Amino acid sequence: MKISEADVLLVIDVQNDFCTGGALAVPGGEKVVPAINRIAQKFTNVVLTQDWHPHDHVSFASNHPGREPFQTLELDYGTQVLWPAHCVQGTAGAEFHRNLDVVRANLVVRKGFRRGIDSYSALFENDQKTPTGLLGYLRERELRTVFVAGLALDFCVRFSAEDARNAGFEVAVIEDACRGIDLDGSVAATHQSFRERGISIVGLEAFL
Ligand code: VGL
Ligand code: ZN
Repeated sequence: MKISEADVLLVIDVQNDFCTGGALAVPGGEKVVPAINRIAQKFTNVVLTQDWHPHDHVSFASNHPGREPFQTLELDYGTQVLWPAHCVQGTAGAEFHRNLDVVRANLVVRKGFRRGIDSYSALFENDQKTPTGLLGYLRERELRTVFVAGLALDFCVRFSAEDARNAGFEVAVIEDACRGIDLDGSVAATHQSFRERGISIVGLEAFL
């Protein structure tokens, strides 16, 4: 595949807390790192996201006495999964994986920093209204195709891909450069959603 100036690689949440030993470890999370580093070499435009929560964040089960991780809670913006506390601002768990090639990035978007609202997507917070600013960046830079990789396939990768597609971008998810959490069939639901929305799935070999 020939990567152009209008293509961007969007690397979602490759942070210690989503890797083995982390607070919200995605099985095999760190395995995406070498793949992403190789692919990133081909792109001029690389954007990283960083999940970046205050310690009292609404998505943490520990902030809801009597609730356990992976239960859900109805909030004014919809159903919220309660997660183990993760990616707390300024902690080691919130840092990018040490082997991730961050030098390639020309933008880092932090998300989930408002206490009362979670943000899976790199474009809009979970109320589907509050912008992160990334959409404006993509438009102003005249980027057209968004390649998405990272963690977790069925949460932040999924919502980022969907929002980019809804905003009119061509979107391709590089599946071998993603890993999923898989909560109640969420990986299957992700594949279904990608099919319905015309989000394509591409393999790593297309870039090598
Ligand atoms: C994520 C759950 C909570 C993700 C972030 O990066 O997919 N999932 N916060
Ligand atoms: Zn989070």
